[in-house]
Amino acid sequence: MIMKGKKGVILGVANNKSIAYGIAKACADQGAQIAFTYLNDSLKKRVEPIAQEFGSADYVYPCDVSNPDEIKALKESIEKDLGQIDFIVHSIAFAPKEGLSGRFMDISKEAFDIAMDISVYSLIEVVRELKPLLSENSSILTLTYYGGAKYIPNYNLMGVAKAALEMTTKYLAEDLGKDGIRVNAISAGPIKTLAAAGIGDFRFMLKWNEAHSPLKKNVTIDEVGNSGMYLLSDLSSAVTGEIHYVDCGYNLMG
Ligand code: 0WD
Repeated sequence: MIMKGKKGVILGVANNKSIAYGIAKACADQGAQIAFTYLNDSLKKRVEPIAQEFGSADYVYPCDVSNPDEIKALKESIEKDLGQIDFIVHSIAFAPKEGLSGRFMDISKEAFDIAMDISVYSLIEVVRELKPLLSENSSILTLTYYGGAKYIPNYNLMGVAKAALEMTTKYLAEDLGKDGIRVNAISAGPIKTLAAAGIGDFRFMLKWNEAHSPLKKNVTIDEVGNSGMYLLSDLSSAVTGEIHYVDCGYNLMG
């Protein structure tokens, strides 16, 4: 029961295929109390039963991170219902479809701004708003992908967003270290989720990674969940500002 006595909020569960679901499961299995957020009413119906599964039926809140008022309201609700928390998981990304295939130079400023706002700035804003609730020894985790470090076909705009997210993780780690708060990212290998469905030729990416990773397989959300739990727990108390690859070793081949 590594997470016993720890409370936290997980943003980015869309369904039970989401990476955030794998992280929630690993943390709940180890005794954590988790609050969940949902993007909109159609996802609310999916997230509520998931929260129930983890004993969190009373801790489910709306939060579209592109709306600052919803982030502020989330803080108020968590403060009222849970009080102090020990971890935050940011498992959110979005880019308009035009940014995930075709020619990179054709990306519009509008699409660029949306991707950076939802996939990058939201981490800073969520952390700033929830900071008063964070205990000393808290841990923050976000999700990135290798396409933020190296060229990956079709990842295009999201690659630029992930590069920015990785540096945001490091600058936040430095900024919050003095408060005893750690900030890390997991760079997960490709996994078939709702978000992944938007990326051009994703099935090829899965096959390619399976064939070329040292472990000759694709990673699962349970495996990312276990690594996430480690980064959120006191087991990783000296780890911050890290981009931790959970990708069956694929990144060493590139
Ligand atoms: O191969 C993959 N699936 C990988 C995903 C490999 C490496 C990293 N990642 C990252 C993603 O880029 C993302 O940051 O992991 C994170 C989670 O993605 P996921 O689990 O693959 O995808 P999904 O289950 O779709 O969850 C992402 C969710 C959204 O789902 P949809 O499909 O509805 O976009 O992010 C949420 C939403 O629930 N989301 C938002 N939440 C609040 N406010 C917003 C928003 N504005 N936009 C999207």
